[in-house]
Amino acid sequence: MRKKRAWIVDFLTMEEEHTGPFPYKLGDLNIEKKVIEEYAIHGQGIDKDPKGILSVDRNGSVYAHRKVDYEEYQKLRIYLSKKRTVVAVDIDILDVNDHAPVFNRDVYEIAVDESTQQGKVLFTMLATDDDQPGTANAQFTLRIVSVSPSASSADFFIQQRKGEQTGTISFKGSLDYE
Ligand SMILES: [Ca+2]
Ligand SMILES: [Ca+2]
Ligand SMILES: [Ca+2]
Repeated sequence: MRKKRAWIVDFLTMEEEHTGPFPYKLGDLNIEKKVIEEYAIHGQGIDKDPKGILSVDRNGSVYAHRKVDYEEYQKLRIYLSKKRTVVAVDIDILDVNDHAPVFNRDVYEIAVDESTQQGKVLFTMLATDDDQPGTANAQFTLRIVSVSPSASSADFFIQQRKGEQTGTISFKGSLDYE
């Protein structure tokens, strides 16, 4: 049997990691009362994973019963069906900043000649943040916190283009092996 495509007739939003108190109301469906009363309501967040997050009452009010994780589910799609008629409602999950950026390595160990010219890129570091890509929640600024031993002849700096995950380390001055 050909799988019928359901019309998306409405959508609501839900913030991830919401701490309640539960249940709380997400909103009202803007759907004919007759449909809400006569159609079976099922789908993600109800009887499909992640189960038990949502409920819809007979007035078309949608409630949240548990928190949801944006990094796992960006959208929950619920269906209202009666015989062969199916309509869908999307619950768009809104990201919050619940992940800190992490470097791809704990220690970067590199060797450079003391004759290395200033301004040369010594290495590139990478960090990633699991929140929604392209938003402020996933952006971070790399900076040098300290240099040890405190260099007398070389001044290290990091360059990172806005919104990028990588930073390059270089120095001004000169390196001295001794
Ligand atoms: Ca999360
Ligand atoms: Ca983040
Ligand atoms: Ca997040």
